[in-house]
Amino acid sequence: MTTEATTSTKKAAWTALAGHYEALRARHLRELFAQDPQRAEHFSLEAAGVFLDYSKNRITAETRSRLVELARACGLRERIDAMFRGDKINVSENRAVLHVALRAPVGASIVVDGENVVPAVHAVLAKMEQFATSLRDGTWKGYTGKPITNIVNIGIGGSDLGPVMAYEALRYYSRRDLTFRFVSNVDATDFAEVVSDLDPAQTLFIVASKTFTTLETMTNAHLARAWSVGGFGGDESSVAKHFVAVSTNAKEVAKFGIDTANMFGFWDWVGGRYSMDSAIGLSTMLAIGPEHFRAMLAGFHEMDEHFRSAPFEQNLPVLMGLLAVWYNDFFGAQTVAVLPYEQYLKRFPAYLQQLTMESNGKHVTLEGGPVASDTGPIYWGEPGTNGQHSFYQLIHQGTRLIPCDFIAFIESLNDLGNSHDMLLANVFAQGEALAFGKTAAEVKAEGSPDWLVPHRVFEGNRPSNTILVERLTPATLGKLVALYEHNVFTQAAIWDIDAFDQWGVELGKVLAQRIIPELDPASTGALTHDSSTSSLIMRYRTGKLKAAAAR
Ligand code: G6Q
Repeated sequence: MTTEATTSTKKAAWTALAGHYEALRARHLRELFAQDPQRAEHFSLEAAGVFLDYSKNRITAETRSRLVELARACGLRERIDAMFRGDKINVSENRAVLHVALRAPVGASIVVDGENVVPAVHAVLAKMEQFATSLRDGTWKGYTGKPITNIVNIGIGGSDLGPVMAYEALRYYSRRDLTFRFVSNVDATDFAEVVSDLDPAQTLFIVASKTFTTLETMTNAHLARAWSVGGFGGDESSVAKHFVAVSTNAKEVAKFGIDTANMFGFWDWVGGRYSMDSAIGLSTMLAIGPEHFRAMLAGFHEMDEHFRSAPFEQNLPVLMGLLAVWYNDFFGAQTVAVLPYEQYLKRFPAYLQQLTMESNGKHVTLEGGPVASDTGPIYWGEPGTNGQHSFYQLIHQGTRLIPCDFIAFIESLNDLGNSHDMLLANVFAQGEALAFGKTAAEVKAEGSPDWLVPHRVFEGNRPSNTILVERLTPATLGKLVALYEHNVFTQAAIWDIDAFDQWGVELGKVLAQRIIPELDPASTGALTHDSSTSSLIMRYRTGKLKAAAAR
């Protein structure tokens, strides 16, 4: 509950930061580095094996203290404790938020509605491990007795992005004789292309859906069942060997025809976008094996413990969250670019888009009032160095301020030639160029004609974080994901918003359901939409008739 006292402390901390921003905004990183030869040391931190250099941010020690002061005034400490305690901090859905319980060690106790949930988490993990082992060693066979070699995960949003990202990120550790594919879009092309070269006798579908009612997933699951059963001459009893489910909804799973013995459960206190380490990660476990999956969970847990216990000034997710607020609300930056210099993390920015924007794209506070400042920045990105040859131009010389998170690893998993040195040279060079730029005098000294000088000037003073980790492992991935989860949590605490609901995706879903029957050319009911929507529907109906007549 926000009391009058906390409101005024918050206001005071915010006002102090606004004043501090005015004093600091014109200062250049060149100057800040020149003033403090130990700046890199003073603004970097290592925890849980993750090193963060945040010295190339437009901050001073005073900024850091004032931001931490804001975090305190916003009750971040109490909010962290409430999450880890299992309080129902997802207020608009009246739910606890306990992805941290998914990676809690066996002996831990986290109580929701009077029940310690940790044993149930480990029971599901054990069931997943048993299944993963039997599939990986060939004991689990398809309906005709052949081993399963293809695994297709059907899910969308939180039931897709985590599994896809984790599979790509940990491909190095995956079984190369197994094929993993992912279907998410309700566009049938997605399904058709994924199964086009697969043999039903060797293909297992994981239907991953928390609710087991999601339009896209259920549509694709039905396509998959028809395709699979079709491969066995229509024999429905094949479903038991070729379909498993990950869900909280046993009733719907059974209705679909999947034996609930082959269902892996989770709970309403796991949000979709926070679920890659729950049973939603079954495809990940099948790919990398139970041991690596456990290592990933341990990595998550290490970062959880750091977030829960480290003082804010030395807390990686807290500092990153506060920096995001600093740029979003004081500098007016609208986006954050996440730029992994690691090919295996190619889907990491896409994964983060859901985590960050579905969580913090909110316009009302926990109590339902309008927010006092801008919330959720737009997260985006692509792996380096590819991005350097495309959109980095705008980051370097455009008119917008785009804080960047660079992510790199000291060791390459594919150490060929001197590629890794070149990769790392580029990530270091980008941070340097963004921060320090190139002055007109420097450009001139290089012999540029006067007319060309302005084009070649880099003003610099463009902020970045550099995250440097030893090696991409399952544990590292867990740490990185947890780092961003808690970074998002920190931002939400400052803005006093519910980072765990997603009402914003509802309206479109409801309207689509209403439109589906209206697309039938034979439908006769009057269209009562706005003129634009109605005429688009009419045009589609007519087009469909024409296309059918031409066939
Ligand atoms: C995530 C969201 C959303 C959800 C999908 C899939 O936090 O809730 O992306 O994961 O809509 O939902 P189901 O798992 O219920 O199919």
